Amino acid sequence: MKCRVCRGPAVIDIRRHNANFCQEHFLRLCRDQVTKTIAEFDMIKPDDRVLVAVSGGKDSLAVWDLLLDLGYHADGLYLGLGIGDYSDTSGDYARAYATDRGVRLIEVDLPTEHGFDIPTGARAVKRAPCSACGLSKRHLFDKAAHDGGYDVVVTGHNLDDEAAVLFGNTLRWQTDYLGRQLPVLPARHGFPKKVKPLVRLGEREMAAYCVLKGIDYIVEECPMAVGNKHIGYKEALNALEAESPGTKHTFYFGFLARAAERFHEEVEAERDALLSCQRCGAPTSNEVCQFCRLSERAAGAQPVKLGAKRSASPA
Ligand code: Q46
Ligand code: ZN
Ligand code: ZN
Repeated sequence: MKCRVCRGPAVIDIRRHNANFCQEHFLRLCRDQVTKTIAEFDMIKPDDRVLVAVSGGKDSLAVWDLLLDLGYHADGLYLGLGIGDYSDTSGDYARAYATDRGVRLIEVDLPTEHGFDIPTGARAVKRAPCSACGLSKRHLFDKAAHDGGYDVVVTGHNLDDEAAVLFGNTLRWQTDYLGRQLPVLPARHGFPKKVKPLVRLGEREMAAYCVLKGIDYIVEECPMAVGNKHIGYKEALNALEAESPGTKHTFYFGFLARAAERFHEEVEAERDALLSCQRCGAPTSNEVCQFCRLSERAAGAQPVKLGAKRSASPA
């Protein structure tokens, strides 16, 4: 196996590019793909203050590392979600990376600062854990970006993630979600700009990137993800990709080029109807935002022990 660029010994093959790369040229490929994505979708300006949502997993640590290497002013944001040992360990990886590189990591702890954890909150509102978690993360990212005066929030969603979410939204024709499934969401109505610079890179490449750069990350999946439909969509797409390399890329980038715009109107109408939450001031379509309703319902609820049977069905 030889590197496509220098013909030296390769460390990774990327079937959708029909090519192999040595360490140096693979790392360069990752940087080039991120640079291209940032330019193509006008994601980040050179002087922007960037806040990277860091979970301690490979994707978020890799995107933070790539942005720092590319010279961006990027701080990290770690949210403690109170998901047992998983949260403790993932926080340790995020902190270790920040200390190692000498960069700033902002931490927000949901149980300490808002009085509930994800398993308890999800049960209190009878939602699937990932649904309660997703809305909490969005709320806390937005708030941290607003409070810290950041220009843009970065997440580590990669091509596998985006293709799987698109697959799920298409199977159910969730047109409102399809209208929002873009690599860039502009700032407006009190929401910060949000971008996904890893959409040209796959999960396997991000794991290889971390290994080759010596970045330690949490390998275990979140325990609440068990039975999650998202995992099933990823497996289905992996089977298609194995038969026809490039399928995920064509599916996702074909959607962006030829279909995404058709769903914009619905999202615009929804955004124009936004109010300010009466409790916290966040933009919301109801008088009280979903996060404040979740906090209120979770307050005083019996804490859920992980491993015990949950009443809400998985997402
Ligand atoms: S952290 Fe939260 Fe994920 Fe865990 S509860 Fe679901 S959404 S799986 S990325
Ligand atoms: Zn090479
Ligand atoms: Zn609120």
